[in-house]
Amino acid sequence: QHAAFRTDLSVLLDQVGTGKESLSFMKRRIRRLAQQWATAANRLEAKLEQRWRDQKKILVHVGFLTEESGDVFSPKVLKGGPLGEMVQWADILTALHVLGHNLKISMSVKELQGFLGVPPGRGSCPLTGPLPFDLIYTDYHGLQQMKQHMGLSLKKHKCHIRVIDTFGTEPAYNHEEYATLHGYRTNWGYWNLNARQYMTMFPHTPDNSFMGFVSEELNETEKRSIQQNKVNNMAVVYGKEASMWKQGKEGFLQILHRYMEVHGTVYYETQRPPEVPAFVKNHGLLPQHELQQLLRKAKLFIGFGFPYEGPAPLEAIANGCIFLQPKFHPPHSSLNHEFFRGKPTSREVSSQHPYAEQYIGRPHVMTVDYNNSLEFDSAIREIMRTKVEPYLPYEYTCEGMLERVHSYIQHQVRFTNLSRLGSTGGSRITGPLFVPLPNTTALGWASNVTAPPAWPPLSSLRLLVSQEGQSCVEACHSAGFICEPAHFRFINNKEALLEVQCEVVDSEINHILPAFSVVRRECGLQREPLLFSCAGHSPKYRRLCPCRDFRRGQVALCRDCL
Ligand code: U2F
Repeated sequence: QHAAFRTDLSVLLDQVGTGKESLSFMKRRIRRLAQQWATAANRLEAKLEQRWRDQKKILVHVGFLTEESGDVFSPKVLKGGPLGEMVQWADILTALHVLGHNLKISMSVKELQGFLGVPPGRGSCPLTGPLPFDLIYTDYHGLQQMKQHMGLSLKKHKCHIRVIDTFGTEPAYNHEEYATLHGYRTNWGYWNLNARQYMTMFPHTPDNSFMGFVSEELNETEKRSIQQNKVNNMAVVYGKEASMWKQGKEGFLQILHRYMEVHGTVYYETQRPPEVPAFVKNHGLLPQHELQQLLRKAKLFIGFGFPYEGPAPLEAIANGCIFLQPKFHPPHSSLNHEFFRGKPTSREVSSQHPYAEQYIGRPHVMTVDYNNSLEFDSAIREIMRTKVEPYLPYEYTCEGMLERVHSYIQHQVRFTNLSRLGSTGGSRITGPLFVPLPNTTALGWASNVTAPPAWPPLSSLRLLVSQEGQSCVEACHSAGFICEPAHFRFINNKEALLEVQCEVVDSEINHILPAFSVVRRECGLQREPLLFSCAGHSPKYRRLCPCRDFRRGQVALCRDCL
C-alpha cells in the first residue's frame, strides 16, 4: 500500500496515551508544532512528485518511558530533568505518522507483548512466527526488553530494528566479541547490529544514522518582528536545573552581569535555588512555548558546559539569539568524563554543543575558553555589537526531518545483506574515482567490483586516504565530504589499494581496516563488515576512507540520495 501524507494529527495524539507528565509534554509539543508539520508535509509531497512510497507497519516502543525500565524521566519533566529525549520521540512519532505509515505505539512491556503477538498474561514466551512489523523503533532499554520477550528469535528479526541512541554507538563497541576482547565493552553496546541501525540526536559519528528532531520555524514577518524587538543586553542562561549552575560559575556570571541583564529558567520549589545568584532574573522552568517567547527577546543564550548536546541551543539560534558556549580543552569523552563514561563511543566532545560549533558557527555560535576572562569578556562585547538573523539548519526543520526519515525508510533496507560481500549481480562499478585534494593522498581507483545496488548511490563515493592517526570522520570532513559507512564494502579490496605499495595484504578483524602502514608497507583489509568504522583511528595507520558528498543543510543525504 502507498503511504499517503497525513496532516491531521488527532489519531496520533490519541495513540500517545495519557497519565504521565512525559506523555503530556510530548502531546503539548505535537499540538504546538502541528501546523508546521502540515506545511512541511505539503512541501515534501510536492517535491517527491507522486513518487511511490511503501506504507510500512511500524512499532515504536519507547523503552526509557516504561515502568519496567524504572522510568526516571517522567517524574522530572516539570522539575528541570532531561527533556531532549522526549522532544526527539515526540518528533519521531510525528514524522512517522505524517509520512503515512501504519503506526503502533508501545510504552510498556505489556503493550510490547501485545503488539508482538503474545496475549498479555502468558508471560514472556519467545516470539517464534514472523514479525508483524516491517520496522521497530526503540531504544537500548526497549532492546533489552525485546530480547527478554523474543529470546533467540530477536536475532532473526534484528534487521528490522532501529535504536534511538542520543550520543551514538561506534562499531568497535557494537561488535560483541570484538568489544569484549579489546576493551570496548560497555553496559549499552555489543548488540551486533549494523551501526547504521543506531540513530542519533545530532549527526555525530556518521557510522550511525542521524535521526535528529525539529525546532520551531519562523516566517518572514516573525523574523522581522524578532529582530526589531531584540533586547541587546538580555541574556538567558542555558540550564534548567540548579546543579547546572554549580561550581566556579560565579566568575563569568559576574562578567556577564557587568554588561547584561541575566535571565534564567531554573526549576525551583519554594525559594530561589542557592546556586543561582540574586542578580539573575529567574522565571522558573517554563513551558516550551514560553521559553520560545523569552528567547525571542534575548540577544544571548549562554551555556555553562552542561547539559551536553541538547535541543535548546538550536531553539535559541532559531529565535535569533547568539549561543555562547565553553570550549572543552581537552575534549570530554567516555575516557575522561563521568557523564560519558560507559557510553558506547570514544567520540571527543570539543564543546558543550559540537554541532552548534562545527555545523553552525559564527556569527550564531561562539565557542570560547571560559577560563580566559579576557576572551570571555570580549566575546560578550562582540555579541552585543553583532546583529544576527534567526537561523535554523534545514535538517532541523520539519521538512528536513520528513525528507530524511522518508529516505531512510524507503532506502535503508539492506542491513541483512552485509555478509554477502562481493556477491555478484546488481550494478557494475567502473571508472576511476579520483579526488585530488590537499592533505589527503588521492587514489586512482579503477576496479571492476560488482555489488548490489547501493544506497547512498555509488555516484556519491569519493575515496580518500587519511593521515596517520586520523579517522575517516576527520579525513572526509577536512576535504568537504562526509564519511559514508555504506560505501566501505566497495573500497575494502586490493583494487582500492592499487596505488599503495603494499608488500603484504592481509585481511583481519580490526575496526581500523581497511588501512595501511607506511613504515611497514603493510596493507590490511577488513574481514568483519560489522566493524567498518568511520570513527576508528590509529597512529600507525593511514586509513582508506569512503567519503561522499552531501546536501547543504542535510548532511544525512547525498546529492542523488532522495
Ligand atoms: C539534553 O537534554 P536536556 O533536556 O537537558 O536539553 P535542553 O537543551 O536543556 O532542553 C530540552 C528541551 O527543554 C525545553 C526546551 C528544549 O526543547 O525547549 N525547555 C523548556 O521547555 N523549558 C525551559 O525552561 C527550558 C527548556 C539532551 F537532549 C539529552 O539527550 C541529554 O541526556 C541531556 C544531558 O546531556 O542533555
